[in-house]
Amino acid sequence: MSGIGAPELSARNCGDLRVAVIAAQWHEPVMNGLVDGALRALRDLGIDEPTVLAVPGSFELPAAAKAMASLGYDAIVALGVVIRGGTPHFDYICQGVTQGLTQVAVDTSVPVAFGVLTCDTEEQALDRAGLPGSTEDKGHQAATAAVATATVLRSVTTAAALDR
Ligand code: RBF
Repeated sequence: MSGIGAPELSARNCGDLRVAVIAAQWHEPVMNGLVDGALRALRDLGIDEPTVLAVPGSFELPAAAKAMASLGYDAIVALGVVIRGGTPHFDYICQGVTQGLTQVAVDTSVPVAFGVLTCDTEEQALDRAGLPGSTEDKGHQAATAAVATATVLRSVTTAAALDR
């Protein structure tokens, strides 16, 4: 999938948001880039102390996201890397994590950013990991999207409450 067309997102007055970054541990060099990118984005937005937690693999991201949403976090950044192998396992993990994270966001109304790379090769993943030489920074994009969505949701719920 092409990353062309990504918007320049911004968010203001978001330093008080409680943000959780959940990171799978497979493919460590790529994950290091994704986590660093997410934390850099949050720092730039004034969110200096997000909660960062590690789960074993991408398949575990939805359960952890659900738990953090239930604890009252305002935005969740789910990060993982799944690389296609020679068996159908790739498809099952990708399907599980995608549907699981979507379900958490829809069920809880807490934005869950999808920062999971699903790639054919490790080279493709490294190119998207925000590392020196990468062309894209998907951890940064995911964190910015989570916070931007949380601020939009906060503004509409505040406006709805004032209308009452
Ligand atoms: N987890 C990942 O985050 N990325 C992977 O590329 C990945 N590949 C896997 C391949 C196989 C064959 C298996 C069995 C697991 C893999 N996992 C991967 C781990 C998975 O997300 C999960 O942690 C485990 O299946 C335990 O529930």
